[in-house]
Amino acid sequence: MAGLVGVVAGALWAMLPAYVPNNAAVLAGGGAPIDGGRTWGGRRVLGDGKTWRGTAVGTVAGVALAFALNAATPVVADTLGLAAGVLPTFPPLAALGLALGAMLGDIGASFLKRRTGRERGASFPGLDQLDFVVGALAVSLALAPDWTLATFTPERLLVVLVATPVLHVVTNVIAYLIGAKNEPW
Ligand code: CTP
Ligand code: K
Ligand code: MG
Repeated sequence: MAGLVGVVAGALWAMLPAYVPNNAAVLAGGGAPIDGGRTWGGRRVLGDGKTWRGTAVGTVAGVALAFALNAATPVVADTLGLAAGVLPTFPPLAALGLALGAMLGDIGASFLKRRTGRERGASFPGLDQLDFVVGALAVSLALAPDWTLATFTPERLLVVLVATPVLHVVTNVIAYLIGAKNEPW
């Protein structure tokens, strides 16, 4: 089972640039909504919860984190006693794909929420916890296909799909408790 720690560490490390954008957007949110207030079928296309500023700040935060992780990799791997290569490094296009993709996945989820009659802030269990994972992996695959396929091995993918919903719930409950978020999801 010695490899398990490495698989989990590598999987979570690889997803960190996709985990941070949505939280950064919560802190940076406000300003003009992406849909410009437009409606479709009597409901907002996306709603006031998806703004240009939140999306831009979230994306930049995710990319910046990826570059910071690249710089920190040797020290962290050494400290945790992990072999070289256990923690992936992020080429620029992979960093952009994960960060922007996470934001786009979340935006896509809001689009689906509005189409299914859910108001801003309503929960959509399942979608809420995995929208940004699907978005991040899809855009990363589009922008950096070789890196994405080599990095997200079946083992790491399994860890991501199991651990992400748990991390997402914990993070959002904390954000709610400290008053950064209006709802605990
Ligand atoms: N946010 C933003 N831009 C984004 C994503 C989030 O500005 N692209 C900010 C908004 O202030 C938003 C907050 O982060 O209200 C919380 O994000 P989220 O829970 O995704 O949005 P909701 O307001 O719940 O709206 P929705 O129902 O559309 O998810
Ligand atoms: K959301
Ligand atoms: Mg919400």
